Amino acid sequence: MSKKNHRTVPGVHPYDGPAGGWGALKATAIAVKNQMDTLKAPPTLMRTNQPDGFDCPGCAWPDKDHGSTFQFCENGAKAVTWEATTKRVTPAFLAENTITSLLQRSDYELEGYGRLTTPLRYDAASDTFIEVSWEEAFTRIANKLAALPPDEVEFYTSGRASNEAAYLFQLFAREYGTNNFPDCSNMCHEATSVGLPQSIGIGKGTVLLDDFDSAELILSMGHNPGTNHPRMMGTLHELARRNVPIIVFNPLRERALERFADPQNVMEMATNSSTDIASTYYLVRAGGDSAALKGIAKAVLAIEAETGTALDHAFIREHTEGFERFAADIEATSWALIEQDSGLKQADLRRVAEAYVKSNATILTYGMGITQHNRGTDNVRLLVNLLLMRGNIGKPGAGVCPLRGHSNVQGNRTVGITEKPSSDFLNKLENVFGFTPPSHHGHDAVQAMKAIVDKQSKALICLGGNFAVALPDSDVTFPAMRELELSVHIATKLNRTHLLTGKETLLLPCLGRTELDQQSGNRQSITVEDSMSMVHASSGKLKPASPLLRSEPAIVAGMAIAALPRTRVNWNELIADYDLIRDLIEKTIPGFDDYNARIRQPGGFQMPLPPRDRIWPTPSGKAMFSLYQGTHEDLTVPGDDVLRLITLRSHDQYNTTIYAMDDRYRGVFGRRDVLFMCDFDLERLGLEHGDVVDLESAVPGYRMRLESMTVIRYAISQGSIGAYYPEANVLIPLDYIDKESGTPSYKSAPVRITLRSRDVVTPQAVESH
Ligand SMILES: Nc1nc2c(c(=O)[nH]1)N[C@H]1C(S)=C(S)[C@@H](COP(=O)(O)OP(=O)(O)OC[C@H]3O[C@@H](n4cnc5c(=O)[nH]c(N)nc54)[C@H](O)[C@@H]3O)O[C@H]1N2
Ligand SMILES: Nc1nc2c(c(=O)[nH]1)N[C@H]1C(S)=C(S)[C@@H](COP(=O)(O)OP(=O)(O)OC[C@H]3O[C@@H](n4cnc5c(=O)[nH]c(N)nc54)[C@H](O)[C@@H]3O)O[C@H]1N2
Ligand SMILES: [Mo]
Repeated sequence: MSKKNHRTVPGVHPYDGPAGGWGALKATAIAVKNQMDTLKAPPTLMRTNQPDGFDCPGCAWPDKDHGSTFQFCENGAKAVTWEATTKRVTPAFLAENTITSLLQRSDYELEGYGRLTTPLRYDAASDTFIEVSWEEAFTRIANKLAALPPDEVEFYTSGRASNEAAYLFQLFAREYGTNNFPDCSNMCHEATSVGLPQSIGIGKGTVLLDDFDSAELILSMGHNPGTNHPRMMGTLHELARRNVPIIVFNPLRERALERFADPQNVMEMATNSSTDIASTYYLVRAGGDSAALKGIAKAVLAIEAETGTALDHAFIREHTEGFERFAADIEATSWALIEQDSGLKQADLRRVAEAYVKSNATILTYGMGITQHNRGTDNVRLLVNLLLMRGNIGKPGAGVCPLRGHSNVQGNRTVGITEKPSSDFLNKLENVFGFTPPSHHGHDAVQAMKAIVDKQSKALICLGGNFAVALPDSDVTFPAMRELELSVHIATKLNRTHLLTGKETLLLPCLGRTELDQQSGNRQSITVEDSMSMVHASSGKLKPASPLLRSEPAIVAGMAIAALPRTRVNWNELIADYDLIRDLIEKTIPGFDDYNARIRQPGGFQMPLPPRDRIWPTPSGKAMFSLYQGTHEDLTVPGDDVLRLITLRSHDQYNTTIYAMDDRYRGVFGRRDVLFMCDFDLERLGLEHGDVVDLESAVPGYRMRLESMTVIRYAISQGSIGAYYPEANVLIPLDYIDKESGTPSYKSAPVRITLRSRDVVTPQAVESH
């Protein structure tokens, strides 16, 4: 490395400690201090994931024995304190700040103003949000909806919504007349929802938490649990201490996957020690997992040829189809291509195969590094192939484990948020409610935004989330949002999508998970489904942030009553007692038998997972090996100067919500304008650590740019660079997607880089930090 790459860059210094540990406790204390009344915080945090408490709004990782111990989690604490903040957005504040001025503020500042307190509408004359009554808000929405064809309205769901809210939302939209259900899952695990059913018959993971107790090997691909599924670190920590190999494939070195000090572990905390997590860490190229997976499979076939013991022949014979074709393709794939596209060596992949063959029970965990690619669905099927080779589905300690995103994104899907509903579900809705729901398919997230850009869709109703900021291509999408006839947002906090006001825009403030939801004098609970298909109840106790807040189910019902004068649903009755909503879910969706009784059992209940019993609900009744043509995603953009941009989350962020400006484990403090690049690429491109660069999309026909990023040296694979989402979304074309699932390729956008300035930049946040 040249000397110049040692210069000091403000806010950038290597983090040498393990993940977790005292740093995590300190960060929690800061989150509490900045957001909450320090006296109220401890009891609130202690109710996270407890039997009588609320489900953590952070991630969807399940809880061991749901609630017997308090599992400490720094980022869970941030999610809770962020919602339970004492800060408020009042009508007076909004009167003083025009939308135009608010649009100048950062995402961090916008949410940082605190909780929304009153229903609001956009007033074009003053360019501000002004207070309205709930009744006026609902009437305005109803008037607009009455004038639009239903298929010109989009109903967006962000995965924090409860089963009850999401079910009512889909009921409202379908009775109104559309299947336009863009949802956050379309940007997230859609490749899982599309790929897994083709392979194993259902679109969900097959492992339960207990399986980790008997697993003999973990293959971890494309996820960053130290930040995004922190409670999973407890599980990985236990495995590592049992000497279970954890083999990681990730283009970036993520500290938590290397070393972790468990804040629950008294010894580690007292002695400042930690545990190594990954037994081996491979810096695969962005988008190189398919080549790596094919390489491992190829080596497994080679070991089979040598020993005859690498494959589970009985399983393949009895339970699968397509093995011969798959094996022939793997044999025909050259090591040269595998090495080139994965960035990994044959000998290394052979070692992974040896560990895999040795293990009697393997779990493969994966996240956005697998799904957010233009062959994401293909990736998902390919990783299942590897598991099927050794019968690693449907036995203890083995299986496929997608790490879900939002805490109830999986549940939203289960209760009917889908643009492609099954005829069975639609028939049940018709039988139970007596209206005929539309059967033609609706829009997913990218299609919905495209329809808005093309002025085909005229209204957008959002149950949470930050739709426009989460999607790619903001230069095109933001102006289009402002042309909408109607936009409605059910939300807890202000964000940029709310500010992209249309002709009529309403902001409807709702209760959060931590808050008491009282209807007709009774405390209500909602239900959620975690990453491992466990459904359980959640109910908050905090006094609502404002007396005017309503629950999400109540707001959906309010809109439906106003907009559907001839509705067949007794909305008022459902809102008075959420048990009645659950009764309807039970009547229309399989797997919810005795719903109300079973959520009253500690820990809730598990949704059906037939592949656990080696029952494959595929058309053939077998698990399917599938083909992955070639060794890489469609690299339509050749050229040595083209780099693959990974857009990812910092440690202090929850999707588009920025809690603070640090990314502790990656050694970035007080700034987000950085670009991670390896030494090799810095040298190759003639750049220095700390240089200021401009990025331009290398997708033909696009001139999208992101300017003034500070490039910093980081352990990341060659040819891959990293930047934070959502800032980098301006570099991803809206139709740069996985064609099968519609998921944007957020993890491999082709870009070129040019030097802008050699001067080291100190952003404001660093100084004030
Ligand atoms: N605190 C916190 N928790 C969260 C969230 C949050 O933003 N903050 N978001 C929630 C949501 S909605 C989701 S979907 C999950 C997201 O959780 P993750 O799936 O962990 O998502 P990302 O942070 O986007 O990062 C993915 C990881 O994949 C790696 N990666 C990128 N490209 C590739 C590739 O081509 N191959 C491989 N093998 N790896 C790659 C990146 O280096 C990074 O470590 O977390 C959920 N939990
Ligand atoms: N470049 C790039 N883009 C990405 C990704 C990426 O990795 N890279 N990841 C994608 C992924 S995986 C996802 S899931 C999407 C996320 O997309 P979204 O789910 O749409 O976005 P969030 O940032 O989670 O939404 C935050 C907003 O939700 C609202 N909110 C918070 N809590 C509640 C609540 O309890 N109720 C209601 N009604 N509202 C609430 C607040 O107003 C807050 O501003 O982004 C996607 N976009
Ligand atoms: Mo997600």
